[in-house]
Amino acid sequence: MNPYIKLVARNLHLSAFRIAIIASLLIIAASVACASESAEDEGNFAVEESAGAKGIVVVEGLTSPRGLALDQGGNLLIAETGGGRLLKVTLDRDVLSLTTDRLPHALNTGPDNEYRAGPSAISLLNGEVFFIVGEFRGNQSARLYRITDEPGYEPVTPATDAFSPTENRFSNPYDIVNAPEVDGWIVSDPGGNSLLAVDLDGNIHDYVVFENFTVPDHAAAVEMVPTGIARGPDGAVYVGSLTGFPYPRGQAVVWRVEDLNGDEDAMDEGEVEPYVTGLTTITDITFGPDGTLYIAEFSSDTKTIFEGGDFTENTAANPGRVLRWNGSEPTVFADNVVSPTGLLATESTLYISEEYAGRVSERPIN
Ligand SMILES: [Ca+2]
Ligand SMILES: [Ca+2]
Ligand SMILES: [Ca+2]
Repeated sequence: MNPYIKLVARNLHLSAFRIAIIASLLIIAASVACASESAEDEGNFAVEESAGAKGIVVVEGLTSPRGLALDQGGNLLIAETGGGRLLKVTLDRDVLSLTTDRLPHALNTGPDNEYRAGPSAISLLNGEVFFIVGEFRGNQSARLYRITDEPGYEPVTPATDAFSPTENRFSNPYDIVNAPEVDGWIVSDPGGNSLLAVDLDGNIHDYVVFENFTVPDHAAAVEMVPTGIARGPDGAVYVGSLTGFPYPRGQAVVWRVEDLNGDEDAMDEGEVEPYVTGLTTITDITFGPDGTLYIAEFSSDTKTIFEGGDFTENTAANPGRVLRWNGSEPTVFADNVVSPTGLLATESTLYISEEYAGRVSERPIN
């Protein structure tokens, strides 16, 4: 994730406008997400014994690493969103860029727009590397791209219009999952509070539009802000919510999304259900090969981080954590993780992008 919060805030009027249009299509009862405990108790999950252990650095010195993937050779791919690169970390730990030219990225996010953002997520499909660019100035480059042979890159989706009624509207795409059920991909769009279906020809249509929700002691509605997306072991799609200002503790949810009636959207009854509740500012989720769900919470105090100042300092002072979920209660798998925004689990290892620390770290899974 990123300081796209500011972009989200700027788009508030847009979301409200959009929801007016979409309201008849879908109302997600966000009230189900309201937990019964008091706010002070929220998120006090059991902490695993090794949670405090320091991660092992895989790569450091990057500019905002985020999305992670493994290629067919087992190399780790990293979307360096602030650096405008897709990086490959070989098994020998050499770090290469997949393209000679930088990918679209722009000085467009964070306090006073002082932080760059661009490539956010990577997905491999049929041997090809696809990537999402979001948060790009003027959103003309907020698109899905593929890496070409040269090696270079080319867009898959058209230049989009965030104000379009329902078709071809990427606002601030963030994460992606392969989705044969829509003949392409499903993409999370925090700027539009939506999930979007993208087919192999690059046509985009709304898949889910999340409703705002309310919390006690805060007059304005809170946006859902869907972020990390992943395919579950049961075949359904799962997506975490960051939630918007004031980033209320315990109100973030991992949603389970499934198109039950086969009409290529998940806007029909029962198609979006809360799966894990009581969470806070989720930035990414991933499933391990054994079906365990890992959840990244951005910070212990996201509001303070976004109030301004230096992101690197703020995120280090208010670290996040990674939880794991086996079906009953979340437990804290890794504590003191700095602005985690990308997760990837293998049988033995959990990789974590610590975005504003500029590093990707790993921790053994036991
Ligand atoms: Ca992700
Ligand atoms: Ca449906
Ligand atoms: Ca439908």
